[in-house]
Amino acid sequence: MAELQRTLLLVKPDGVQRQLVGRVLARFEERGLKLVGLKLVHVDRALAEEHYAVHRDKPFFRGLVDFITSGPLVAAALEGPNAIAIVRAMNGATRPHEAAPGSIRGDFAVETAQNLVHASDSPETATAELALWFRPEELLSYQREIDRWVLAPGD
Ligand code: FUP
Repeated sequence: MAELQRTLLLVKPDGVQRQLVGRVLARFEERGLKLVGLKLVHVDRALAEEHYAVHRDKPFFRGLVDFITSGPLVAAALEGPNAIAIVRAMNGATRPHEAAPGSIRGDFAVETAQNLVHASDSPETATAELALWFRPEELLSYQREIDRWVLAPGD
């Protein structure tokens, strides 16, 4: 029985503008991950700077915050066994020319600065990012009819 995890996925403003939200979310649904939170948000600089605080001293930080605040984005909370690693793998490498074909960045992106998606990279980051983007009551727990075909008994 694998560890059931929750993770944050963002379809960044380029994904919304390119009308890729449905296709991106469909990949995670098809994989078997469960949507437990979902919203369209136009974030302010304060939230963006907190989300990317780890990059505060990097030369690309200002451009990154400009980009992520440039238009609405979709924030999703995804749940499943090993969800953190699964979502990272499905997003693909940060630099799209290194992202494997079949990954979201490997199929839809060419620029690091416009690489469509973000996902939490560890259990600690997932907990912190989900708390940053969602209020507790916006994260739901529910059963799906398909769960017995997707999840191991007891998951
Ligand atoms: P990831 O976890 O794959 O989103 O990658 P990082 O946390 O390393 O980077 C976050 C974002 O910063 C990337 F999605 C794009 C931007 N970035 C740059 O613009 N240039 C860089 O050299 C590295 C990251």
